[in-house]
Amino acid sequence: MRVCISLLFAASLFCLNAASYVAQTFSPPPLLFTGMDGILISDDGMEIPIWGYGLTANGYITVPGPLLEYETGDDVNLAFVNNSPESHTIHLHGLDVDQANDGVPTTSFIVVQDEVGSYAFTASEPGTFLYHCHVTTTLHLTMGMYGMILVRHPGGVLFEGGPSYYSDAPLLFSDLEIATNLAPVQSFPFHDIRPDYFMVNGRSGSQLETGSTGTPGEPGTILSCPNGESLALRLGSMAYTLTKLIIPSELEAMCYMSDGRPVPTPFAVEELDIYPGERFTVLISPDAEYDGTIEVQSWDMVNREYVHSNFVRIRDAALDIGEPQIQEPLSLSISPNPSRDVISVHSSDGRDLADWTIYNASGQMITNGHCNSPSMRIDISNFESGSYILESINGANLSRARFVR
Ligand SMILES: [Cu+2]
Repeated sequence: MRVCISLLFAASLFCLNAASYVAQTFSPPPLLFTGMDGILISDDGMEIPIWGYGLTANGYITVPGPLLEYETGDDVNLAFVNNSPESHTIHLHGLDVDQANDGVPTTSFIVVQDEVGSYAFTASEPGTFLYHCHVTTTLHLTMGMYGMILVRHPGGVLFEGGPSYYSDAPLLFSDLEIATNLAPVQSFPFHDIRPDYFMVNGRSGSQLETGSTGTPGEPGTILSCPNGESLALRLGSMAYTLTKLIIPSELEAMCYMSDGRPVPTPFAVEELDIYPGERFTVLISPDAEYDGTIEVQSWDMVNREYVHSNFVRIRDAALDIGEPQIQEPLSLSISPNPSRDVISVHSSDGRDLADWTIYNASGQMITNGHCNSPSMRIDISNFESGSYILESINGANLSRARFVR
């Protein structure tokens, strides 16, 4: 299962020494990296230490980790580079994988510092799944080592014979106890952790509309859908609390799948309890001019008390005006823009572009690389038409620019 880390690095790093470079696109992601020195910026501006997964070799990690997307029947080889000081795994929560590839240390394998693991499985069932580290599980989970896996069925349906829908809206609920993240020392029983920070897709409070967690590519978590279409809410919990969704009746929510399988009889739902590790797939159909929120309540599991609410905004796509807001100053120039084939990227302040990533308008990573120069060229001829965000991270400096193909 393990191979020498340097071989995979050589094959995977998009290192740029010259100004010309042809980007590759790939899906599914061939490599996940891990890091233990990440920062999550809380809703009130606090820097919370996190561990997690990421897509770049420089240890840039996010909470939750990257969304892993597959199609029913895909043969997946998920490689995992551990360039952090502790051992980790990827447990494929809910997927039908064999024991050797399940990421539970005692029955599968563990990936120690500077080694590479590879998880082979077939995405045999469509649905909503999760992944997380299974080493010293309570501690590594609360530090942020988890993410969501979507297995889409071909043909735009949830599953064979299931309903069709317009697009996916992944919502991963999680929480953490700030004091633990500030001083991570040891594992503890599940019931000993008392979360005091609650997230949807790594965001809390006003961040759900504005972004600003330090996680790039997504301006916020506002779900929109054209009138007459359905959105598939991909719901999963990595929280230590009970998550209770309050869904407005106008959204006509119908639950079609639970824990990665179709339910025998789909049912209408206005209140949905999601316990840690559970997943549901729920279709909603907002009417014309609809503009409202789904309330995401967190309840303490020990004393069954309500503790916190976040709100996810849902609206008719016709109400969306213009492009999403970009928070950071634009210190990158891209030309020509729009372009059909090759773009030239230049950092206006003369800094090396360093680690760069291109996201599509939904915040999904399209490609990434590293550039030791303030300028580069990227071939975008195989990108789909649309709007993209190019982001470069050089040390503490993050800059972004939008371009259109
Ligand atoms: Cu871990």
